[in-house]
Amino acid sequence: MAKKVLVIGACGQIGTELTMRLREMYGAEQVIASDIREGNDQLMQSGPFEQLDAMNKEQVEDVCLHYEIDEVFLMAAMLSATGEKFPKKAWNLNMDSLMNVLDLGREGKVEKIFWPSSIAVFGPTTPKENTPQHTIMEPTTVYGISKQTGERWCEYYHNKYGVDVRSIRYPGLISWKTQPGGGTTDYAVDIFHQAISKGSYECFLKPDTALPMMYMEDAIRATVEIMNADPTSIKERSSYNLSGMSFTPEEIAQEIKKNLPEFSISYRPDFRQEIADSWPGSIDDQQARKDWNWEHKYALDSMVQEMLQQLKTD
Ligand code: AKB
Repeated sequence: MAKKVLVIGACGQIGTELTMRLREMYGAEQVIASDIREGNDQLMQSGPFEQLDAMNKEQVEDVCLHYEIDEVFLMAAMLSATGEKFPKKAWNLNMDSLMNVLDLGREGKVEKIFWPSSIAVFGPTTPKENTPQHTIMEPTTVYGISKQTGERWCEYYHNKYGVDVRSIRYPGLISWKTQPGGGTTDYAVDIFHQAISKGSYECFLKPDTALPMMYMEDAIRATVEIMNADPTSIKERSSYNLSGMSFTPEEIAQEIKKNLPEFSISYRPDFRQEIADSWPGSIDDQQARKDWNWEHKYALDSMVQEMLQQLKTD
């Protein structure tokens, strides 16, 4: 029998595309989208939707039991920039939602869990280039602290209770279909929309701020691949480093200019600069490549080409 999947936070940047991909793979009725708010028409009309608050264990449990859910993808979270404005809210949402789902795993009510971590688990004392899988982690944002704590809980629930939880440390994600919300890497999506609509962009990071990034297509494929990998191949039950590309605002602007010669960029760094400065510039993901055969497809040039093409015809 085909598996039943619940996506919590299905209306967000990753959740929307992940839900659509899972519906293509497993059948629309097998994939239950859920969120605290409604999503875009395509998501709402393509399969079942349940309104729920990820922080409410009873609601999450009811939906899991009602639909006989096998796998949960918990994508609800408050990201780095918004998290700095609402630290307690970010902590509560990011931690409570995870503990609710981990407990459902421990109680045997769901079989497998995906939970996203982030490059935000790293901090200013982490080696900046080719950041290893295991290294110093002293995050300075509340989002990073919640993701690092979450990683420890995932590993703990796996080791103590045998919960099959799998996780990836996502870099900044770039997509033409959905907009990010409240992150530090959001500029790398916004720049395309502004380049097309206005021909210029004012960036909230300095020109030479290198950050790890990934095209959404690669990120969704990684998420599906890690969830479908043999459990014995998943050696990291905290979270896996994952790398696609790494670039600065200046480099992506140059790449956009190759396609839109009139495009111009200016810089006005704000509070997000400090967050970006605390994160790595590039990530070593050898372990994911070795354990579950991860391979990225998109580099800066192919990603820029596709983003501009898709947004121009949209
Ligand atoms: C953010 O910028 O907060 C996120 C992330 C890197 O996890 N995109």
